[in-house]
Amino acid sequence: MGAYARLPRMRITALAGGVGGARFLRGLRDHLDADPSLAEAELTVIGNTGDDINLFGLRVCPDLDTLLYTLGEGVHEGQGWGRADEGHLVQAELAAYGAEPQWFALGDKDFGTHIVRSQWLGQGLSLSEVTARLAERWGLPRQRVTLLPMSDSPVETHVVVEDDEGQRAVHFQEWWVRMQAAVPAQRFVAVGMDRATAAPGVLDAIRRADVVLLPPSNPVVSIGIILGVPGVRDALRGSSAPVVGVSPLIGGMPVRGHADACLAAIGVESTASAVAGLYEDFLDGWLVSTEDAASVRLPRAAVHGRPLLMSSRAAAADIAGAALALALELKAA
Ligand code: FO1
Repeated sequence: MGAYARLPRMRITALAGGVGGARFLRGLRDHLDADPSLAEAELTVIGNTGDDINLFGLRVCPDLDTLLYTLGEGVHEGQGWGRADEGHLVQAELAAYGAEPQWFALGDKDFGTHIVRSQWLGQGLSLSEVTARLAERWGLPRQRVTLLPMSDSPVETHVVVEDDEGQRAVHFQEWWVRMQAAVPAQRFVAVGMDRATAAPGVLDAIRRADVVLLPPSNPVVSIGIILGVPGVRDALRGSSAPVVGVSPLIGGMPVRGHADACLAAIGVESTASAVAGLYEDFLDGWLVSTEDAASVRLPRAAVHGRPLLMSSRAAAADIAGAALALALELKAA
């Protein structure tokens, strides 16, 4: 064991988006559980809320829900989002009434989350307080995992597109799900970010961390949005903890989702080096896929190549373990 074996209650903080981030963090949890010297570690996850959307009078928080369901062992494994063993009776009734939109699949059990979140928000609870209650049901405190929304004030990523309907902004989810990112995004606008502040505990979680990890989440619309919350980037820059990220690209391509379309929209090439460039003012370590390692040279951050496909839960644990090991190696250096 390295020098860190005596870090009794190591504090790990991670910024995360949806499916890739959630799978990585479940892998991290599995890795910590498997190593007695790390079992006391505490994990704080700062979740992206830019994907949030109002549907049928309900507040839907896709990335927070994906993190809750995945860490809580209730996620639809094949999709990576939504609940396992789902029904769609409610959605069929909504369709029968001609309620819009029908392009965003909401399952019956998933509706339970949106209804109770909307009820609590309507009673005046903050998104942080609501998320803590939801996390309680999913057993996150028992795993020593704390899930914080990046902000308690609403931030929504909208996408400026131009097609036969002319130039307009659509909600991120419409671009991501209905359009499948097939219409080029001219730019992303984080609506509400100008009035947003970091949620309680978010900046502290970065400042007090022994290690900060960036899972292979979308660098533009997940990690990038969290970095836009006032104070977050400065806290990362000022952090004495090593910040280690995991490339979301393998051979220049995203494993799933549309990270390449997002990068193109901001004029960044789809390479592990270019993505690291988005984090270069605070990144200390960068885990890249074996095939990309030879072509990645970073001015400051240490680069480590290994297989990065989270093809199984065990593979995700190995990758998370490698990211943590790189961070602890940098910490000991
Ligand atoms: N993704 C899809 O591709 N199609 C869907 O119909 C869909 C529904 C959905 C419902 C709840 C939820 O929490 C996530 C959902 N997602 C769906 C995934 C979601 O669009 C993405 O996971 C994130 O917002 C992007 O990271």
